[in-house]
Amino acid sequence: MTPHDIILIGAPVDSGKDRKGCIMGPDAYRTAGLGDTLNDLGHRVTDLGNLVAEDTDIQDHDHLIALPQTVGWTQTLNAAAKDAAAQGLPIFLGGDHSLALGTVTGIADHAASINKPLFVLWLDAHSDFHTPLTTDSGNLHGTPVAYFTGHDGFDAFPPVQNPVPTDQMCMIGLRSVDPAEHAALANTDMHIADMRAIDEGGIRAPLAEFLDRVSAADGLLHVSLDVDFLDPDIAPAVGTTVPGGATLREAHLVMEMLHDSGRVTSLDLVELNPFMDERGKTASLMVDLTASLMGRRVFDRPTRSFA
Ligand code: Z70
Ligand code: MN
Ligand code: MN
Ligand code: MN
Repeated sequence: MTPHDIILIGAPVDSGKDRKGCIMGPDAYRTAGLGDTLNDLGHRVTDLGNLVAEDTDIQDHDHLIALPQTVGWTQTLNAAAKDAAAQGLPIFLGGDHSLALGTVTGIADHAASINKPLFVLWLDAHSDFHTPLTTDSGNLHGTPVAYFTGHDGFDAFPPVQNPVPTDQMCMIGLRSVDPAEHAALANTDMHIADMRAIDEGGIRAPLAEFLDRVSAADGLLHVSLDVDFLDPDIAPAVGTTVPGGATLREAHLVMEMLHDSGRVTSLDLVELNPFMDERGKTASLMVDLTASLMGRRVFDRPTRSFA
């Protein structure tokens, strides 16, 4: 297995929605042993600790929740992601999904600087494709994909220098999409495998097709893993549970395929709310999934037959 220089970056972003608790995410991952686990797999691991959001002079907004704080995080994380991507494989320890406003745009700036296309895999129950103009909830964690793909309505945020083309994005696990997001997605060539597609055809095919395209383009691949991609029975530590998510085996298979592709260059771990967890089981599962992504396996394939 190729050892990587892994850079852990704590991003205790809690401004992207009403319900508090994601602020504890980075320390829960550390408590669950993320650094040692990756180190034991043979990687070199550096933990940069937790970042603090820049101050901004933006005014509070009457509908958008914590707009100034989220803009500050976007600036901070954009710069941190750009820096870290030039030095290793950053893993952003969230924090809610609004952190991807900064991480993905920063990674996209890095990709542009080395003339490589950036692909993004979005593992989530939600499409997070609202804009500040369409969100009913005012929760900015529902908006990052619209922002980094270059949609309008983000005037309070830094202009996106290198929007990610939607045909370089794949979403897997969707089962909660609002009408405005649905309408906006219909105008894109985003690759989407919702839960029905997974039930009918399995999770392997859409991911394999996407990874082939990443390889053919010699692209970088950013993975954004929302805890609610997983079924709430195995991953209860999220603010709003959405039934019918990915199983333990589906999630590990995705991670193992990602590892085998050799393509993943950055990762977000988002929406863990340790306050909602049961004896740390969600934090531990997220660490195990990250280990699969970074090379943990039971056997090298092909698996010996015991028949
Ligand atoms: C809904 C909204 C959301 C979680 C993203 C939900 C957004 N579309 N929720 N991740 N947990 O409020 O915009
Ligand atoms: Mn590897
Ligand atoms: Mn999300
Ligand atoms: Mn979600």
